Amino acid sequence: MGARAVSEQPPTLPRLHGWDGPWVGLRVLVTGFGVTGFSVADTLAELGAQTVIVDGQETRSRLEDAATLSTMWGDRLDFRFGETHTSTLKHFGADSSAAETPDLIVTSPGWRPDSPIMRAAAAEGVPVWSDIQLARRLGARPGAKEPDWLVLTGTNGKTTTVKMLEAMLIADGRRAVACGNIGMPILDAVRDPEGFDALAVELSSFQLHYTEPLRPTAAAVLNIAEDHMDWHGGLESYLADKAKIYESTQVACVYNVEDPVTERMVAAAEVIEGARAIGFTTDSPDVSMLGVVDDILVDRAFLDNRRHQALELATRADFGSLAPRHLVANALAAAALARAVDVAPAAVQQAIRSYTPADHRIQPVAQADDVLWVNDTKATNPHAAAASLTSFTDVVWIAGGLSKGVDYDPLVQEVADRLRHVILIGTDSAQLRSSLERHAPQVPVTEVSGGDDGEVVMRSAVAAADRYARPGHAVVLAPAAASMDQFASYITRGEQFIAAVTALMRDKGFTTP
Ligand code: UMA
Repeated sequence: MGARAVSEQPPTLPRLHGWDGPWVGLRVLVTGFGVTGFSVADTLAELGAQTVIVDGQETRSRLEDAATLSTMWGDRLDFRFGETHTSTLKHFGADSSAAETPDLIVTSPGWRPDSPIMRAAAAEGVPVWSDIQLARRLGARPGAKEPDWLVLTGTNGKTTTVKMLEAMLIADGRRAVACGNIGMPILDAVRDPEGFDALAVELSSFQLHYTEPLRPTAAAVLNIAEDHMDWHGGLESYLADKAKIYESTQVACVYNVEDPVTERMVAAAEVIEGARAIGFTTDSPDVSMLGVVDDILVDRAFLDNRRHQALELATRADFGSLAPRHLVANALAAAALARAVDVAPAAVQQAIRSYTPADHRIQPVAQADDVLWVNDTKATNPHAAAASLTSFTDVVWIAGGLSKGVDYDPLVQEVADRLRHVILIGTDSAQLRSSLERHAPQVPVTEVSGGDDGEVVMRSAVAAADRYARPGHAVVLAPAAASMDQFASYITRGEQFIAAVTALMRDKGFTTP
């Protein structure tokens, strides 16, 4: 790798905008070579930057990916795998005994601020960007139209919402794609040769941490619950990172009326003049909100006569036979972002109609006698279980299994006031039971026997849940534990739940979707 002439000053960061910015020769350290790192390295090589990529792990797939990029870009890219390389910033210059720091770091989201390299960057004043920031700085390829950036974050429901948003935009005839934390790196979207009319961008708190204001067309925070505290070092910094999404928004800051923290974030944000605060609620909406009136999803935000009128977007029936509250909220958030760029109501409705929930993750299975049955077998730990349990206000919770030694106390404390009954499965759910005794003593617990025969266990659990569930309740299988003591896998556990619920519905004379 060539050395920079001493007289040559590093290009200033503010000038790093657009594809023709002063990228050539810029010394960039890319931290992480997973999904994000691959797209970042490929982009920087195309821009002509001098790029070193470090990753703590030297796996076969990383070596193969490095070989692929090296074939294309030659010595523009320098890969360094193994932990000796991830603790130092000094990877540049011809003299390895006096190696120098980079001009810029572009990091993958998984790198914690307290990792050695991020600490060193902070100490030495080396700027750290996410791939999202790099994408925003680059903008559309020369000649392509700049897409609308519709960005969202939140603790739960991001992926569902961003997929719905993508579907609404496409139904409206836009060229759009869901990208970011959902899995497609944003740089792949930005570099698409045809370009897009709109990007539906899912952002994690990690990505936001390393990102400056994004100037999105519209931005939303879906909800906030404690998450990733270890990474952020506390709730305050987690909230601060999430709140960054609203900064410099151009048209609409979308908040959750039922989660006042999100509204406070909007109130505190510096936005572009004219940008509006738009609420979404699963109740009747005020002016400048989207909400639900008599089973109809309505828009009282994006129409001229919003003081006196509401625009019909869709009905609960458009979700199919099941329209749980969290899903309606996600759809309203997606609709608010879509309406901010004038997506037609008919396109919103079409996208909701074509939405199918992913299997095994907060998957509605049946609704009968005003009881909703939900399969979240994928919740194999307390953190994942909290996401589904907090989506419902009155819950009959089917839980238990292999606990993997986790601490159930925080989860039980968080959800205690929502629990109406707990049905315990698992060959040994003593830890969960004792946590319930300590932190939710008022909640009745029924233990289901059945040994290691998962089918029998699940049938008994569903029968017990049916005995205790009352109208308005949700019966939620969210075990907060692994499945292998009684089932072949968490998938089998979910399938047997679905089978048992389906059989119960048949016996009661109901049909399931
Ligand atoms: N690495 C180190 N040292 C570290 C940390 C990581 O060497 O201290 C290396 C790892 O060996 C690995 C690479 O860095 O090779 C991984 O980077 P990464 O963990 O940031 O993961 P990526 O493969 O780049 O995927 C990331 C997101 N992952 C995380 O945020 C943890 C993906 O979200 C995202 O889809 C992808 O970028 C594209 O944007 C996943 C996720 O779990 C689905 N997200 C979390 C969530 O949704 O809760 C935030």
